[in-house]
Amino acid sequence: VAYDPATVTGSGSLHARASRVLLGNWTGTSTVPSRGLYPHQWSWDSAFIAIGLRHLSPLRAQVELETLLGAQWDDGRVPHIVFNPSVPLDAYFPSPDFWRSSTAGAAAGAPRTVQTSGIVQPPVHALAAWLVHTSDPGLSRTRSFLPRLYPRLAAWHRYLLHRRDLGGGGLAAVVHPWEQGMDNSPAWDVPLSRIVPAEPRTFRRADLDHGAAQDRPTDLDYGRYVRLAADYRDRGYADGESDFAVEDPAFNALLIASEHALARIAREIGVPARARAARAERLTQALVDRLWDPAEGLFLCRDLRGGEVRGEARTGVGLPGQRTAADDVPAAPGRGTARPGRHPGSGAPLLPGQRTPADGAAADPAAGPSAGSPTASPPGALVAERSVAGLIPLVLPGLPADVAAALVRTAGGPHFGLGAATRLAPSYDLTGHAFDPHRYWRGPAWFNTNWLLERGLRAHGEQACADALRAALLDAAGESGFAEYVDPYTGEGCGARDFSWTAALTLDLLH
Ligand code: 9YW
Repeated sequence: VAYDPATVTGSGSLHARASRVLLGNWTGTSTVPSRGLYPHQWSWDSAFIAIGLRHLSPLRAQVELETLLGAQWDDGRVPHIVFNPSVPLDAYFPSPDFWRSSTAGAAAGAPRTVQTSGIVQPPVHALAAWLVHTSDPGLSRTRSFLPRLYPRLAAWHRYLLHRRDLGGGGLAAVVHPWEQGMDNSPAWDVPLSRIVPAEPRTFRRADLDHGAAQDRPTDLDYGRYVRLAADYRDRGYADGESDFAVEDPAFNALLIASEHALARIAREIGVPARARAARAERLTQALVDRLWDPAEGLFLCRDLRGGEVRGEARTGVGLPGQRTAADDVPAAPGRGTARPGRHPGSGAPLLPGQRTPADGAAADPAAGPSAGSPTASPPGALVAERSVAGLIPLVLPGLPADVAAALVRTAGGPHFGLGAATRLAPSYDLTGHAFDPHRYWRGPAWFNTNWLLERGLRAHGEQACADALRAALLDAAGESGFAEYVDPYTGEGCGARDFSWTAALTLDLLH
């Protein structure tokens, strides 16, 4: 579909305007997400930025990823922030003196010369590296871009697949909401409710200097983020003990997409690739077995520390909470249930229409055999919230066809409204109890998630939907001045403007 630049506001073509944003946010070795709000290098931002920047300067796109991976820890983790030493400490919180990576992270092999955070973000990097390579293979080969990056990317995936397999089913768990990238998603409300917040007077929220308080996470959320991060730091960033441990569908789908990209990279540089491709397929199966809710037609988060019945039984789909086999709830469209250490079906009888992920896999021949023992149920409980994270696995071409078809239906249905009620897919259920069209990851539409959905729709043959989403993304980016996020109904911009991944993914869609 041809895009008509005359339909966007501002001076110059959309391409020129997006390019100006990226040039303006370039620091010499990497790109800041936003000059005011986020003045350092962020991990998954850099991956999305590189995907757009490759159309302007393949060299800069390579350097962007090289800078990030240059700050990798010896244990393989790629930190979620690489701090710019020339930025004042009070410009962003939590600052380097909070994370203390080079001392607190010494046992985990944090770099000595560069300061970083100690948590991670979604692994979009191998996918980005592959796409950057394809934009100028000659330059890439001359600079040995892929041979230099491959060992680092492989170590990164190894870290996630081993140290972060906290649920024992092959998927990677996040130990902080910031790791998944959708900071205040309602999917975290229940897992976070167990965390005692840090005292408000022990930290200062620099984010409120730049963003409207009603658009940002609450102080209570922030207190919990700070507590979780401080506890992790005080354990020397050792994995396994966290009070917060969640298997998230978007994080794992991006890991799988990157594992496929790593197989392509391996083939390009002449190292064995077969095991990688096979692993990506096994992980896809684990994703379906552990996180797919067939009755919802959506992937859900698995709260590995959840599953106990807490407080009174919760009613109705879309209410906050977790549903367990012991919950006595009125019949409602089904919700996966789970209970630690036992097969869900062995608890109180399930209500009609309720299915567990294990039931879904067994009843659905397309889903294939479960990765684990047929009677073992995964630990924890699925979180009863519909987040856009649950649609992101659509990026995987290897998804079972019936799962992909259900995701397409859910994207266009009442909860996400794509192609109907909304201009762009919201970050959270339009009908959900916590929906707020302006509050960060509790409703607004984001450009990276919609860019992923656009690719996913194309990968599954939904060309018309993908074309419409592409046009809507370009319109919203241009009209909002490359906003950080927008109202999903009106496209009204919120948060920062001249936001790097919005500009970068605009460029990518224009090419
Ligand atoms: C924060 C930089 C980051 C993104 C995250 C987003 C936000 C940081 O900004 O987190 O201070 O809240 O949630 O996904 O990487 O753009």
